[in-house]
Amino acid sequence: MSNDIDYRSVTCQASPNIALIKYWGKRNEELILPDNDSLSITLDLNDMHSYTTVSTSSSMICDTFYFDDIQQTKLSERMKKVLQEVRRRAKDNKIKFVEIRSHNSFPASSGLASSASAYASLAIALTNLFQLDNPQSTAAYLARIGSGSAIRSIYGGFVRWSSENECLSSCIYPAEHWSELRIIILIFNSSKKPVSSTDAMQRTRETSTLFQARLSTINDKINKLIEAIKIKDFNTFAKITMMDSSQFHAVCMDTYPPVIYLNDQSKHLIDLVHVYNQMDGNQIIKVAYTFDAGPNPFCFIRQEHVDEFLSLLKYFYPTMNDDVHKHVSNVN
Ligand code: 2P0
Repeated sequence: MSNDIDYRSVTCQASPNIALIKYWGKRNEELILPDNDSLSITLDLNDMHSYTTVSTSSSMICDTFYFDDIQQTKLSERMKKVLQEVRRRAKDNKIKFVEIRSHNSFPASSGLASSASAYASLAIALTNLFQLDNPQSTAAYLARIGSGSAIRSIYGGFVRWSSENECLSSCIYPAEHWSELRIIILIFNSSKKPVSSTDAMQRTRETSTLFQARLSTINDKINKLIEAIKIKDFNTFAKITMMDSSQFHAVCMDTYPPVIYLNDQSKHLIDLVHVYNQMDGNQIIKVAYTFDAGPNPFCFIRQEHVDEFLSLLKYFYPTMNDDVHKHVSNVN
C-alpha cells in the first residue's frame, strides 16, 4: 500500500478454463492468433481462482511483479508485451510504472493450467485500472497476447475463441444453461509438463502431417458440439469431447520428436471410462474425459451419475479420494 496521492489499485479474479475442442497451433506467434477455433468451459471451482492486483503511482521507479508476495527478478516477455500494449492504448500518457501482484488460490503445481486464469485476471485488472476503451474486447486482446487460452477465461460458461478476424472470444451459453453438468478433476501428476505448450505447438506445426487433417475437422466438430450443448445431448457432447482430446494427443504423438503428455494412469482412466460407459449395455454415455497438455483427466458427468462414478474412482484410485471430492464442480 502506498501513501501517494495519485496511487491507484485494482484487484480482479478469473478462473481456469478447460477446452472441449483444443486450441493447438498459432498462425501468428507475436499476436497469438490461433490456427483453429476452440471451445471451452470456464470452471467454477470455489477454491480455484487467480487474483491479480495492479497498482500505479508516480513514485514507482520501474515495473515490478510479485508472485505469492515474492518479488520476481524480472517480468516475463509476455508480461512486458501486455504492459506495452496497455501503454499504447491508454489515453493519458502518464502511465509510468505498474506493480503487479498475482496469486492463485490453488497450488500452482496442482496440474491445472494457471496461466489462463492468471493472464485473464491481469488483463481485466489492467483494463479497469487504466479505464481502457471497449473494456471487454480490450481485456480479451490483452489476455490473448499474454497466453492464448487466457482469452477464454474472460467469460464464464461455454466459450468459443474464434480463429478469424479479430480472434475474439464469446460466451455461447452461460453455465446455468446446463446446470446438471459437473466436472471431476483427477490429479495424477502435478509436475511441470515436459514440453511447454508454446514450444510443443510450434513443433507440431513444423513436423506433424496429421495436424492439417485435424484442422479440417474442427469447425464441423464445433458446430455439432454447440448443437449438443444447446439441446443438452450428453451422448454427442461426450463423444465429440473425448474424440477431440484423443485427436489432439494423436497429433502431439505425430510431432517430431513426439510430445507425450498422457501417462499410464491417463490411459487406465480412458479404459475405465469406456468400460463404465458400456456397463449397462444401453448405449448411454455417462462420463466423458478430456486431457490438456498433461496427464490429468477432466471428467464431465451429469449430477445423477456423480456418486456412482466417484465410488468407482475411489475403488481404483484409493489415495485420491480427497482430491476427487474437492474437485467435483459446477461449470462457472
Ligand atoms: C487449450 N492448450 O485449448 C489447449 C489444449 C493445451 C492443450 O491452450 O502459447 O498456454 O500461451 O498461447 O494457451 C495451452 O496453451 O499457450 C492450451 P500459449 P497456452 O486449452
